[in-house]
Amino acid sequence: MTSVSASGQGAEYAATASEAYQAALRVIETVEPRVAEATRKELADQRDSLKLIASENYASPAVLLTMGTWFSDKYAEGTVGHRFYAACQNVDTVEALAAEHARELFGAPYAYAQPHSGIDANLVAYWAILATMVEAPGLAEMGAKHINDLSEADWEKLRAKLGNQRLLGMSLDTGGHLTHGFRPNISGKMFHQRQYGTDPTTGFIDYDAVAASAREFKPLVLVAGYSAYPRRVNFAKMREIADEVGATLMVDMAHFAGLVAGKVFTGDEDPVPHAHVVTTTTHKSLRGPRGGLVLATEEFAPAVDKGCPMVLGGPLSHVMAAKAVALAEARQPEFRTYAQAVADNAQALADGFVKRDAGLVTGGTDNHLVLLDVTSFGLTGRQAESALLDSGIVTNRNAIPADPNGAWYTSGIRFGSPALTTRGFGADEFDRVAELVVEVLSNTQPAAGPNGPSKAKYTIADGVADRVHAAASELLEANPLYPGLTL
Ligand code: DSN
Repeated sequence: MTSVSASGQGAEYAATASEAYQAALRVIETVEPRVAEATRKELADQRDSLKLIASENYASPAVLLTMGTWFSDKYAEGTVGHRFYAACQNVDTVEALAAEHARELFGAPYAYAQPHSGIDANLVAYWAILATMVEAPGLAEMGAKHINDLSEADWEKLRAKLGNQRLLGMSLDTGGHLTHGFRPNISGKMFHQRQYGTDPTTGFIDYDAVAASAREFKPLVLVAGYSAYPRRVNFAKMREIADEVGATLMVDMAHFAGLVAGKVFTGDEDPVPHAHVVTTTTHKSLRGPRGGLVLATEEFAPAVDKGCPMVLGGPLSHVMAAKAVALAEARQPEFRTYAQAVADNAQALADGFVKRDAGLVTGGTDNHLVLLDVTSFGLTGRQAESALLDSGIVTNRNAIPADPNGAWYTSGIRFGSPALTTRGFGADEFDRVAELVVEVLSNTQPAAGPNGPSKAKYTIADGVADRVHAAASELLEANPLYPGLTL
């Protein structure tokens, strides 16, 4: 297929980026050569492995270079035009640009570019929902205009109200995220939580079951979104459920933001028109710098805008600048081609597994990720992940619904198509990837540890890891990472 790589922008772009990186590494070498060496090695390692981690990607040189500037040195707590520090005029420019690109790209009334990560974005969103939905009557009762006007005694009363709120989110083992109310996470501690799962037979979300749980539990927040659910979500239905019980719908689209941006998910599958608040990271399928973003309706915007200082410290201005660059890239028509290829390639990978009789959670995919049940190979996720890594295939182990091996050893391997699609892989290459994965796993056996059966130890039949690594290298050389970038 035609390369849709972020780095496939022509020879001049690549030559200029090469000069920039070579010069930067020479500068770093003068101070700590081991860091320069590790940086070169990281590129070499990424170039020579099949990166299938569903939450990773390769940002463009323009995005990466934007992060290495003096914006890193600037404090800018506050919001655009309203900072607690002087001389923030240039930070204002880049933050406003990032927010403008995000609003235009996603069709959102309001965007907040400051969160440093997805967890930060979710905490900002939770705070904004609590402050908007609980603060108003609380403040009126207390005779205050703004949350900052509250006395310590009033805070005590408000804490009692805030601390008695309910959140309904997707469980970790069925594909939700830690921050969606998982009990050991702060979201499961600050809220009374209940989790919804998937249908045990199909693996799909059962909207009637979510609605029944919401009617009984009456949450303040209904969280939709996932990090390991290989299917699309009907956000219109989720909003109906939220409306019926008076809940706020928050969607965490960190994993699939690129598919929303690239208009693969539209209508009921686009969370932005349906949710009150949408959070995301910017570095996964969206292919930007490592960071977070919050989109909101006008109603929630004022509270989200107080993310710093209520929840966040000083914004990472260099990363906000890079978000602006990445979001500008995502507004180009080529990004839609990329996003469609991400979905098509995940489909090809899933088909490649199914035709080789490997068990998939839900039997397939219609987004960017595939969840392989490795119990069909007699392995734990930990054993499978390690054997694949030995063979040049980088994945991550992941729990499957009702996982008998728990969240550490797991019984699944999660695969994602965003990174290799950026390198230019198409359906044929993803089918070959499925073949290589199956070759490794069907030649891997669990091994005993010193005290009996082990969930971590394994052996691979002689020669398989080297043979697969060589085959992977062939695919990688045909689809180079950052073509033309000489380092
Ligand atoms: N670490 C991210 C992922 O891999 O999905 C979620 O936090």
